[in-house]
Amino acid sequence: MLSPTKLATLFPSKKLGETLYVFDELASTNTFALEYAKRHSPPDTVILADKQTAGRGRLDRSWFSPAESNIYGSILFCHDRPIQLLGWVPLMAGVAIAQAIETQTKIRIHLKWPNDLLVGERKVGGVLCESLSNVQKNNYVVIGFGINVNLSLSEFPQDLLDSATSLKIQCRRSVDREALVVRIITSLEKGWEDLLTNGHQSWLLKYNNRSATIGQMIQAHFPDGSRLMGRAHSIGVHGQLRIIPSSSDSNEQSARMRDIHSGEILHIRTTSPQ
Ligand code: BT5
Repeated sequence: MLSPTKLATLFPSKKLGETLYVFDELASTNTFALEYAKRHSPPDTVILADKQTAGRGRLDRSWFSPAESNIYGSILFCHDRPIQLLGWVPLMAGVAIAQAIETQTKIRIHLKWPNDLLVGERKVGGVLCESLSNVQKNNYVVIGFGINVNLSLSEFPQDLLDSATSLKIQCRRSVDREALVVRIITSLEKGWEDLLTNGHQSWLLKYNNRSATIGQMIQAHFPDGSRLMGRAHSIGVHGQLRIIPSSSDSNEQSARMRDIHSGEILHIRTTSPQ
């Protein structure tokens, strides 16, 4: 179980540390956060659960969320103005969480666009950002994060065995969940304030430095079922992924750049895995 007492002693940030809810079990911390915002219009709030029974990924996918080993959390940031930078929140969140994990574990974390947290090519965590506007004149951003911390290989379901990992598997030792979640929350709080105050430029640099996607051949999957192959070129001013489509002629550069604002991409391996 996550220890609320230990969490309280570890919190350097009074602001978020004071509005922290810790549950043994929730369906989904993001769903709870959205409902809580609608009902109570609260200030910035953190919701953590030891286990989720209906953890959500993007595009209606599910998030494997067993008890006693991982981190499942959502931060509700309240803001009172329309935010032009909304497209940058998922990228900032990926970078801020990666920094927190790296500081604690010394494991290098890369980001698959927009914000899958990878160790090598395996997924160690995911981020789900959602927003709500006009709740008693407030707007909310919810940043939900799920991190595989102390799961052993034998505890993963069959369908994740080839693609997922945990920090314990990578470090070959258990990782202190409470200390890590406090680092993550503190890093996200700083990141959010910095993004609102100073804009996205420094986050673009930090994001590029840990992108596993830029420069890769990828396949993008669109909601209407269509697909696009191409090379991931860069991140645009709104946080979108810019792709040079592979054209039928041999000169890739002649194809027009395409922008993806949301959706799924696959990295196409051009070298064998290590
Ligand atoms: C994500 O979605 O990666 C975002 C996951 C966010 C989960 C957190 S937990 C706290 C908060 N409350 C919630 O309800 N959600 C957030 P997506 O990119 O759609 O990835 C989902 C896919 O990742 C699934 O279809 C699986 O293939 C894979 N997956 C599911 N659970 C996993 C796990 N524990 N570790 C690694 N991969 C997983």
